[in-house]
Amino acid sequence: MAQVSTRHTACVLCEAMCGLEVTVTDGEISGIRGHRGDPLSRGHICPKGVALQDLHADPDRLRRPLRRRGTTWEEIGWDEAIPLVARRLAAIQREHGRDAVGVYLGNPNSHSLGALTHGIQLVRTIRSKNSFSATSVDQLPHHVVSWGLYGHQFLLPVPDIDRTDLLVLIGHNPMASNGSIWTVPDFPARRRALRERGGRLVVIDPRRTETAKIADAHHRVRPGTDVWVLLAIVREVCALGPRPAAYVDGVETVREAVAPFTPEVAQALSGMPAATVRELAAALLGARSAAVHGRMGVSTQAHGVLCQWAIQVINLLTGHLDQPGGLMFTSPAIDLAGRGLMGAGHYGAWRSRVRGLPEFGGELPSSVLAEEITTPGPGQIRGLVTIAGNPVSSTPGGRALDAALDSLDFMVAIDIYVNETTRHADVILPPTGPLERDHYDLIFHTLAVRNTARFTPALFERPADARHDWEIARDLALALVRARGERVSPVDQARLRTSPTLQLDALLRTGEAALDGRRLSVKKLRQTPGGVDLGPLRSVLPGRLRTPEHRIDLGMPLALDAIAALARDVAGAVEAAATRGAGELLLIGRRHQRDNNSWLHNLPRLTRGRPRHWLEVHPDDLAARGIPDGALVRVRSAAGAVEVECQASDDVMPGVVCLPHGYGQGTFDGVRLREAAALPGVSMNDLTDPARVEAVAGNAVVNGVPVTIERA
Ligand SMILES: Nc1nc2c(c(=O)[nH]1)N[C@H]1C(S)=C(S)[C@@H](COP(=O)(O)OP(=O)(O)OC[C@H]3O[C@@H](n4cnc5c(=O)[nH]c(N)nc54)[C@H](O)[C@@H]3O)O[C@H]1N2
Ligand SMILES: Nc1nc2c(c(=O)[nH]1)N[C@H]1C(S)=C(S)[C@@H](COP(=O)(O)OP(=O)(O)OC[C@H]3O[C@@H](n4cnc5c(=O)[nH]c(N)nc54)[C@H](O)[C@@H]3O)O[C@H]1N2
Ligand code: SF4
Ligand SMILES: [Mo]
Repeated sequence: MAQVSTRHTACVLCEAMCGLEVTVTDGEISGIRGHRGDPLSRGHICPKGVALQDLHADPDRLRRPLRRRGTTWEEIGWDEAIPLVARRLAAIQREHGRDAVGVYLGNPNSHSLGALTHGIQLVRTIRSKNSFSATSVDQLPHHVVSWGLYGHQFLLPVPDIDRTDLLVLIGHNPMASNGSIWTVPDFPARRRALRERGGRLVVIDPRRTETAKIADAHHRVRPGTDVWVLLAIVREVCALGPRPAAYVDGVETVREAVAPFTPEVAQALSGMPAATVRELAAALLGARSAAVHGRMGVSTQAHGVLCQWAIQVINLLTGHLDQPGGLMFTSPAIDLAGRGLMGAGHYGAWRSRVRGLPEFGGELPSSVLAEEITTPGPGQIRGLVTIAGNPVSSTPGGRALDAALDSLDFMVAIDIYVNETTRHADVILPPTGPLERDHYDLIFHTLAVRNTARFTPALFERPADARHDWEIARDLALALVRARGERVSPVDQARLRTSPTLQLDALLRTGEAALDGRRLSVKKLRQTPGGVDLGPLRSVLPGRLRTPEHRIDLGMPLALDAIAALARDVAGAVEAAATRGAGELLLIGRRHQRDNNSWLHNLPRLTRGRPRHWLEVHPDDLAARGIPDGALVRVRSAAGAVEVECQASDDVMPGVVCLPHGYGQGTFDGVRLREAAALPGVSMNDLTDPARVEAVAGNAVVNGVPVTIERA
């Protein structure tokens, strides 16, 4: 008789954090489906959740430490690996200073409890000003604006989709991405419910995305020009009669600052009709409830911070922020901002050595990583620690970084795969996989459309010689301090030696959330595998603000300076737009439901079916160049060139071409990285340019990259 059991876990592959129901037959996964009893995800699952089965069994997933020998690897024991890494890092720091060891944190850190409780502690122990993460290729502008307006970088309001009447999504494609800086599992069903109650969805995007296709209205803008549209909406709202809450200051300052940004200017720069800009402003003011949200498309472009600032200001001035159906803050069981578990943020406390770009919240923009490795002088990065990241594939100018990594004295990667980046490591330390560890989502519960709390214990016992990420971080941090000849403080000792689950329990027991009149605990959450429902989002302002007087000042200096810089030459910008060459092409990115940044492209369940790596080009742009549909084209930018098949599509607006990022794996420079076959394609970040960064915070510009194409 086969032993069959049903167990519950959570998917950690994207921000939707779906609850899963896993059938295990004789110790092996025999089925994965969405967990209907999960009060947040309500049974939703996507193909990636199902493919966790492949990830769990993937023979390419690393399970023991590796040491590199030329282009091959040998397995070594943990007791050899950890002291070796600590010794090498300590030697570099002793000889060249703390900052000579750089750190890069990748996206999956935000999806692991242990990475947050212990990985961050390891980074603090390394104590280098050369800290980088995927944040600066992603949501950095959101943090800068939340810090500037609300006093904390993690006070990030999300659309209350379940109650709104009007939802405006800008540069955001949740039908493919399942939502971002907005945990909204089962977006399709929530969108249907919105329609059924008579609400509207409006999308602003240069591409007719999967989300635009199901919207009530889709407005196209030229990539990188949203700022003109958004400032014009702010201007119109100011003219029509803003309705800010009593705790909002600086309305007059904003009104004056945005005066030059008329809807006509917006039309000239973006292509979005002036009448549409006016209608949208009026609709937002007139709606009973409305939420405006912008994501990758408006964050990773030339004016990311200003775009995100304008989006918050629109929500504030139309009176919808913190109101049911508007843009709302969550009341999570563990309040990262309120309890000081994450820093509030700081800007420009130091600058990058070579280019002088500002740090934010302790991190420098990833676009400077390669130059900080290759430029000689005091403070040059000579050793690197990467944790769950693949910056060669994921950050601008990947090829240059790839070459730079070769010149390091020492590199260690905490990662579960040999990838384009970790292949340069001297040592790779692989933690357990997502189904082998306890989990509670510290980050994404704070961004979810409903307040819930869910703890999922490890689904499988880990193999005897496997280590959790937190154990690797603990051991490495302790060994590093010792190798530097220092002593570990009692507080750090205690923190490092307490497991994530115990730390979680303490946080829940001292938190504000309660069930049946009693505080939450891990024990209590264990009894409810889908998680406990703490109800719909609640109005929390001004109490939750972390600003000095619990007030919001719209006139955030960084934003006002950036507006003033734009305002200086509005006429010049309009003229440049009118005279721009007809042949100019701007490259943007796209996500596919079955992709996950640069990894999982070797899993059988995600690689079946038609390829999806091509360059999307408008038929008129192909015809103008005499390029047939499907031909191999050479795409060139200031940073590099790739050759990839094109596909004619009028989903992209004329003048815009579109590539997915995170492709080009499998074989890299003739070296086969993984046993399993990977999807074809090229890396979009061979084209993006580390020299072009966002104006205020140095965020990467991966959308709106000027390119040319020709037949290869
Ligand atoms: N052109 C372009 N570039 C982009 C984007 C874009 O839209 N366009 N998007 C950007 C965005 S939003 C992001 S978040 C970044 C992502 O950038 P990165 O985080 O640098 O890259 P990922 O592809 O997410 O790689 C994650 C790595 O973590 C490893 N990993 C997975 N799970 C674990 C784990 O539990 N523990 C450990 N230690 N390792 C693990 C995987 O093997 C993988 O190698 O890419 C950015 N780059
Ligand atoms: N299937 C899948 N899901 C994922 C991921 C994945 O790789 N695959 N990655 C996860 C991660 S780490 C993140 S951060 C999220 C990201 O989630 P999203 O932000 O939804 O991701 P994108 O698909 O990059 O959406 C960006 C949109 O901006 C548009 N755009 C590009 N340039 C501009 C512009 O100048 N203006 C405007 N208005 N729009 C523009 C693009 O056409 C695209 O539709 O997705 C997460 N979920
Ligand atoms: S949408 Fe898919 S990848 Fe994202 S959490 Fe849910 S199942 Fe996982
Ligand atoms: Mo991301």
